[in-house]
Amino acid sequence: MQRLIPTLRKDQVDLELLMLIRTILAATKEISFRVSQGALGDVLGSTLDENIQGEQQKKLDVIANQLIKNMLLSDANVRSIASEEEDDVVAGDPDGRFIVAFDPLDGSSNIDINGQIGTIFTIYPAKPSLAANDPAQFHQTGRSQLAAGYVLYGPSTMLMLTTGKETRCFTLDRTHGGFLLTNDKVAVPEKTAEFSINMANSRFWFEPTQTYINILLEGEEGERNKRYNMRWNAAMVGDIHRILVRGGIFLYPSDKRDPAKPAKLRLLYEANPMAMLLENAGGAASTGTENILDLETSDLHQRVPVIMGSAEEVEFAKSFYK
Ligand code: AFP
Repeated sequence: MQRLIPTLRKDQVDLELLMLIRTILAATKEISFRVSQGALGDVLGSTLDENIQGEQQKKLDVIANQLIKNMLLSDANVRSIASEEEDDVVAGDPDGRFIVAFDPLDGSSNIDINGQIGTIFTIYPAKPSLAANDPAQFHQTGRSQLAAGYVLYGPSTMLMLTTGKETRCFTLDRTHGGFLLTNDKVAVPEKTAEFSINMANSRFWFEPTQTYINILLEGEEGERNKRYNMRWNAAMVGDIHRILVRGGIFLYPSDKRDPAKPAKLRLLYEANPMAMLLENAGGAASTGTENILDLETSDLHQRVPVIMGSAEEVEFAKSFYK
């Protein structure tokens, strides 16, 4: 089986970018080990601190963030770092060619129940004229991403990665500690009969979401003439992985719960990397009215409504958000 580095070399990925991807993955291998230790490794439970999102930090959020941040700061090609667990930009090497944003531990609410969790990352070119601690480094659209991926810590540890061409899937081989290529060209089925949304929020949804989801629930008696099933992992990395493997549609729409914060998911280190992986696998990613990848980030932790997955289903869903 082909290993990660020869695969990226065959794709003629820039050598320094390739080395940076390897740096990030070295940290995720350590996280994968710590996750597998569970209570034996004292990684379960929460700290007393809150992050900038107002969420109580889990021990593993802090451990994963520190591991990745330390690895990135040791790489002279990294100019700036943004993380879900860091309030502001972390300055790296002032001459670094790249900037990195990441969600160190997506699905934190699943940690203590041994559920699916993951690390989501994205790499952009640095803006040469800007300082390493300038948040405007990250004011770019998702189309500028040089590479995007996630590592899913589940029964096996899997990497989904794109460097601008195909989306590829790798599996961590624990015998020699390397990621091996297990799917050379991931292709999202165009159509689906499986949707993913937190139904508990349904009474707070705006009319377009209400209407669309009701049509799916009507199944074969409704406009779509087919019965839909539902899945919800409470970890975007798990839901998007399922969709990349067998199709589906994932929604986290805006809702009325908190007018100051109508959307939940973060554009920079959740929506953008997932949108790039999906689009390069033949899927689609929208806010309902705009392509996620066309949005320019204006704040490190800005939130966006998300509708992504099988292209034909996303097109149908968008027809309600006009
Ligand atoms: P955490 O990482 O804070 O658990 O949040 C996970 C997440 O950002 C995303 O991965 C899930 O899709 C979504 O939030 C789950 O939200 P609900 O708690 O509303 O189910």
